[in-house]
Amino acid sequence: MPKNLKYKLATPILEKLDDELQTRGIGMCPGCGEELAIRYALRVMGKNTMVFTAPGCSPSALAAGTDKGSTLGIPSMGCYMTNLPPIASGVKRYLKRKGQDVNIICIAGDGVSGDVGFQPLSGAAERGENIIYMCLDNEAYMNTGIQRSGSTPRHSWTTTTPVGIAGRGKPQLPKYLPLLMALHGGVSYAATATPYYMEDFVNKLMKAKSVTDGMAYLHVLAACPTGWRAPADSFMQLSKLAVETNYFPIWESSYGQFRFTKTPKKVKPITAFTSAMGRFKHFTDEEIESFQDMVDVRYEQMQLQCSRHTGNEEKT
Ligand SMILES: Cc1ncc(C[n+]2csc(CCOP(=O)(O)OP(=O)(O)O)c2C)c(N)n1
Ligand code: SF4
Repeated sequence: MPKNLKYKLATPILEKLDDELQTRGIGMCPGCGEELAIRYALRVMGKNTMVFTAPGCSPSALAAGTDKGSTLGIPSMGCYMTNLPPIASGVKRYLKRKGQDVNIICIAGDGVSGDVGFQPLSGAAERGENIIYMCLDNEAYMNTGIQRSGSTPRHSWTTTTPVGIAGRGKPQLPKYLPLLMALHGGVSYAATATPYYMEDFVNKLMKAKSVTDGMAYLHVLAACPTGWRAPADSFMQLSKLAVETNYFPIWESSYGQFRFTKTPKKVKPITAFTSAMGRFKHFTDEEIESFQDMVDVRYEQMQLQCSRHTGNEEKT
């Protein structure tokens, strides 16, 4: 085997997975990051699970199906953008009262989680509703045509933040939703992840599943080749570069104790990430500098949170 090729045994991951729960073909774009995240999340949750979702790309893999029914082998329900956590919480409470211990997982995009449906999510988090909530962050409202969301990064092109004479992409700084969620008192476990670091992602799903006394919130960077204007086979590479440039820090918080679970050995400049996508191709040197500044500030915020618990993260 060539020296520069590293491989890892898949056993530590596979032994934690239940059977494949997707039953038919799904309606997502080729190379979609959401699809892989959903597939593995459900295999960790297992058959004793109910899925709740809201409008966006994820229902294409969950509730809507491509023929006459659901694509799933477990119960699922499509909610509105504005009532996903309350519905899921109500079902969890009802089942608990009946003595049934069922995993309840909500799966939705950043537009639902951080913008349109943020108030009910924040309310459920503050009350400590015992549900698992997984936000698939593709950094825009993709399903309706790549509109900007609160999570879209500064200067990024979207169809509502065009690049031309009048505009230079999104002018505002983004909302950092995973930290906002982790700081809710009723969130017992919060974590960020990408499917590139699958073992880390699977371990975090296991921890989320084991929470019995509050909300478990997972924030997954779901690379979107279509909306990010990148080749269909690039999502793994983009997920890796997002971590290697500190664009998407990988951490977890257990009852308010933060720690990084992955940190790059050598941090790459942000251009390694931005130059791989059409949504940033208009960047001037000044815009790159301003983008790098946004990344540095966010990383420093997380360093501050994690500073009491450093030393046991894995170098990537
Ligand atoms: C209250 C409300 N506003 C707008 C819509 C239209 N709508 C359907 S899907 C969607 C985009 C959802 O974006 P996001 O949550 O980021 O998920 P993604 O499509 O990116 O996976 C919108 C705006 C809606 N269904 N309900
Ligand atoms: S638009 Fe993006 S997130 Fe939606 S299905 Fe296509 S690749 Fe996936």
